[in-house]
Amino acid sequence: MPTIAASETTSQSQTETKLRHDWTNEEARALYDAPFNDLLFRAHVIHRQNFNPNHVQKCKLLSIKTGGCAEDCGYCNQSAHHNTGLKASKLMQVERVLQGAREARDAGATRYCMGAAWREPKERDMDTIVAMIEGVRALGMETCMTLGMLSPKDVSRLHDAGLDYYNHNIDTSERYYPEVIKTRNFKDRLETLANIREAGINVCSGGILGLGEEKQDRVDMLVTLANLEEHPQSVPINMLIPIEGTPLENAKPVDTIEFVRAIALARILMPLSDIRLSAGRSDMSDEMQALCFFAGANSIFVGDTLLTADNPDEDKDDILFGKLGIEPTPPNI
Ligand code: SAM
Ligand code: DTB
Ligand code: SF4
Repeated sequence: MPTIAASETTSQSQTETKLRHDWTNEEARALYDAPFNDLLFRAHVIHRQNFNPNHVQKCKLLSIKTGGCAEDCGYCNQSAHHNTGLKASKLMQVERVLQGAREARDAGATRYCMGAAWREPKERDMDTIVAMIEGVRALGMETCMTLGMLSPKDVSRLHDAGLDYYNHNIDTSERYYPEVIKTRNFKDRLETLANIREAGINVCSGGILGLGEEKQDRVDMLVTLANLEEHPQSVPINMLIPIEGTPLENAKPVDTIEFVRAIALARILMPLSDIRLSAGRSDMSDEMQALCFFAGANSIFVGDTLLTADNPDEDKDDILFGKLGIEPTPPNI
């Protein structure tokens, strides 16, 4: 096992964080494969240099348009290509979204993430989307949308509405992508990410572990994100929630230690980004989540539902925060 030199880990607390965009897949893999304690120590030092290690951001998700999606993502409950039994619904009304945002804010969430099961938004829906963004911002929350692919024109409307973040995951490595999704390709994803960045909207982009990928695919996915022109400001790392009726319903669960390694690598490669411990927390022990927070995760989704799938109850998370001495990150706007 390649070790990380002691001098490299101990000298970090004295050096300033340097942002790199030239990671090689080999050096990132060497970090991922390093002895666990070396990897975690290095990631934690970087985390402490840049964040309060006892703060974790609370984000709330809402599915504003559920199911019936034209894309065939092999993991997703909402694809029209799979028989998952999910009931599809139309785009929600603005007032219902704002009601949800108010409740989330009162329960301590600072970012409201609105997701739609679309390949891309339609022109006719844009006025409603803009009203949602303006309404949620007026409540004093950060706004995030995830609506599928965006043209430069869509992006500029979202920017003018004041959208803070756009979530668009690359999900896995370029090599493994066609094994999971056939209705679009990896380059489509990168193109939308470039459109978002060029418009000046903060990028939220990450992926999923447990799709049957190799270790190297996880590493390569993180290297792709770190080598973008700018690091995504938020990096959600999801653990697959296996959904009955999808091609990945029987995927082999990802090893816990491997998952923590990926979080640590994300923290090292993208020192200033929020690393979000995202889907799959209902199947994670307190100890696993604690290790993820130590390794550099500083954000979670709260509330008992993600978009369609289960998430731990707010009470359960509050108890975990209490045990670990973690406080919610204060609002940023
Ligand atoms: N339709 C939009 C898109 O795909 O960009 C936005 C919504 S989509 C549900 C957002 C992300 O949720 C996906 O990119 C994927 O990373 C994650 N996701 C979806 N289903 C999941 C599952 N069963 N387990 C874990 N993560 C999942
Ligand atoms: C992200 O990376 N994870 C969130 C958010 N971005 C949109 C979605 C998780 C979805 C989990 C499956 C579901 O709820 O259907
Ligand atoms: Fe559609 Fe997004 Fe689900 Fe893919 S992940 S099927 S694009 S909702």
